Amino acid sequence: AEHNNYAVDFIRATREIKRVCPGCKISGGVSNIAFSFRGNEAVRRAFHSAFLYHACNAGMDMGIVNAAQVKADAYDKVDKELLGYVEDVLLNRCDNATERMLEYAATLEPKCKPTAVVKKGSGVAVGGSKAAVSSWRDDPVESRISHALVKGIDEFIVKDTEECRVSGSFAKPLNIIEGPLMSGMNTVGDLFGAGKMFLPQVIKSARVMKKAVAHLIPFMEEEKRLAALENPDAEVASSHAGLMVLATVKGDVHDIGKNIVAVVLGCNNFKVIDLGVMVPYDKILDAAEEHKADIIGLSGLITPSLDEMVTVAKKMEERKMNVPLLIGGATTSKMHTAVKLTPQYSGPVIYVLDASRSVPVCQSLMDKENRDDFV
Ligand code: B12
Repeated sequence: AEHNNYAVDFIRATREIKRVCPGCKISGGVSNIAFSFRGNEAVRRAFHSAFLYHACNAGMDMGIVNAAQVKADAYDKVDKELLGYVEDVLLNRCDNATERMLEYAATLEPKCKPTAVVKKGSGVAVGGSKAAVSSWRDDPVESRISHALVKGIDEFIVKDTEECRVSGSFAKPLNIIEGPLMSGMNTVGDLFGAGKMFLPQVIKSARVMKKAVAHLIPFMEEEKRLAALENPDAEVASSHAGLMVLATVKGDVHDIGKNIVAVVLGCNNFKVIDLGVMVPYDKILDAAEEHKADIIGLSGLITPSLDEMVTVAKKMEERKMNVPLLIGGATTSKMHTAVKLTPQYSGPVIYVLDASRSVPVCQSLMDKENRDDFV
């Protein structure tokens, strides 16, 4: 939501700069504004056209543009219905502008022009028509979950997640997260990577995923409570198994996986200090020292995070730390951990594939007798 006013701010700032310093020349990036609609020509080009129109009227002198398109897509030639949706987003004219834009965008032929909009034959919008809803609702539950994640539909996700939970097919709630939910998110990632989904749609998918995970958390906590009742070991119950400082590294906003790790470890008696996302290395290491962390956990999902993790490992070495470093998140790997991280840090560095595996790994690291064998 903090991005919603960026274009308006740019236009206002341009007008103000021109008023105060009329001799100034102003340039702006144009295509960035529509980057998340790459692949949907009409929408993308209409954004460029509308932005240029408003920004040039405010005084913008130069933009990096496709000159042929500027001429062909002149503002007054752009389809009026499309322009309405685009300007609602661009000028931040209403709260649900993004959702409405996404629904409308999904009805357009991806290759059509903004001046000659062509609707898809079926015209099924994101979220689906009534007929489409009833047909996907008849699919097996795992396909329904994947469909809901891909289309960003949150209406049935709690119901479907609950159906999985009570079905008897999943031994634990975590298996639902690491099974159908993660598999659906991987499909989202593949479609996004292939340019077939746009960033605002992935944000909707992430919301659906978070809703499903939120539904399962109380059941995971209940599991912990029942386990404690079955094994009323006073020492275990009153103290924690170990303390982890956990963070998504600087530059990276992905937090769904990290949050799951925090819940799963929390349910297994670990104390987790979750520093959130985009966390610089000094904040992570200061927190680890302050709380006398037993383990540091780093999450990262984009390629730049791999380098940021190298920095964290280097800084741990500089501080002469010996705390085990756990590495996780979709783009991390055993190979990257072994080749890039291990040489930087003389303490243990361990790659962990998923949240469930983080539990035995952390338990082994806390087990004084077997820790050295494990490392
Ligand atoms: C949802 C999502 C988003 C959401 C994130 C919302 C949120 N609050 O997290 C939004 C839309 C914001 C987003 C943004 C971007 N994303 Co994104 N995103 C995804 C997507 C589809 C799913 C990620 C996810 O939540 N998976 C589900 C969770 C449960 O899985 P997980 O994180 O891997 O976690 C599990 C394990 O890895 C492990 N784990 C995770 N962390 C840790 C930590 C420790 C210590 C341990 C032990 C274990 C562990 O446990 C978890 C549970 O088992 C992925 C695709 C994918 N296949 O992962 C792309 C993906 C990661 N994104 C990608 C990209 C490119 C971006 C953007 C750069 C796009 C853009 N142009 O702006 C931005 C990045 C912004 C930034 N600076 O970070 C690329 C990364 C490619 C790359 N190699 O760099 C991916 C792979 C998609 C793709 N195929 O292109 N994204």
